[in-house]
Amino acid sequence: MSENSAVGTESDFRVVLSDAERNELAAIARELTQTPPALVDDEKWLAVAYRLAAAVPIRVRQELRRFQHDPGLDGVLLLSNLGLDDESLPQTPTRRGSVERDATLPAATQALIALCLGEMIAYQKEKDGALVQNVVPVQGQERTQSNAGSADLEMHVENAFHAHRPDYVMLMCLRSDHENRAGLLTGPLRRAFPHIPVAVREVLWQERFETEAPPSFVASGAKNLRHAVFSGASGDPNILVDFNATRPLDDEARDAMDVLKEHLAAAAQTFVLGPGDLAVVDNRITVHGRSEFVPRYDGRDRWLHRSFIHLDGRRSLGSRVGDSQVIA
Ligand SMILES: O=C(O)CCC(=O)C(=O)O
Ligand SMILES: [Fe+2]
Repeated sequence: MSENSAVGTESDFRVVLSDAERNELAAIARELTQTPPALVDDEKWLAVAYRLAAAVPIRVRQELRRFQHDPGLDGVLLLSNLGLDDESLPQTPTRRGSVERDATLPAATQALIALCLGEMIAYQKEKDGALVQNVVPVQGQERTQSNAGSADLEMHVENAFHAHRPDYVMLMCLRSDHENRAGLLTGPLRRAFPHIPVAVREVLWQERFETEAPPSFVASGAKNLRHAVFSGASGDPNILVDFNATRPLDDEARDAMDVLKEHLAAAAQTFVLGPGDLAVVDNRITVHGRSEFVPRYDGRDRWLHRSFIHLDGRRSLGSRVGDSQVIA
């Protein structure tokens, strides 16, 4: 994994598994791949996954626990050497909306880490409610502001319009792009905040913004939410913005959003994820995006697994489909 950091040199968000830890994790993940019915979204399989998550190498669990308690200035945790760089990986999917239902080794690994952090959740209207989704470039979608695109993807809070947006977004790399240039960008508000003028902050605390739901969610009756960009603690707020989907409702709000964007960009970090690298982004304080790359659609394109996590399963219970992890 390569990284260039505009601000600071701290690297306490980086956790590299030893080879022994990698093997220990792979052994549990392999057990999960053989657990019937070997389907990620199946409740019986998930019940075993919860149990096995407690056997994830202790240092990994300690780091995840530390991150839960304090996401640091960067709001990102990077795990490396998860051991997915094996030659048996199938071709990169090419379909739009592709998901991973089968309990493959990478999907099982992702689930184990996710369940150490909290509850895996998904949205019925997005990628069919799958708990492990594929982030892959799709032919014809190159310029779209979606994860099927390959142009620069604007920084965003994941599902910013949604009342039950994720607390964490997990992105794990199975395969990098051919030129190794697609970067996961993170924009940490905790680093940008001190540089934002007080007058601008005041505007961002007010409900002068609206965030559009994507078309698929609109069909389900989701309304645009009028909201403030900042909420919570005055010195360390949460952020709610999507630089593609959030609309300022007046000129002052527009200027404030521009200033915020500049400061997030100045604090931004770029992570070119390689196979076996996994990024956890704290979706409450750090926005994320992606830099451009050139897909070839030859079965060897960039391939990430994505999952969403809630810290508290009960908060969304009234909005979920039956007893499932899927939010309606
Ligand atoms: O492709 C990436 O690195 C990130 C894409 C993204 O924002 C997402 O899948 O939520
Ligand atoms: Fe995203």
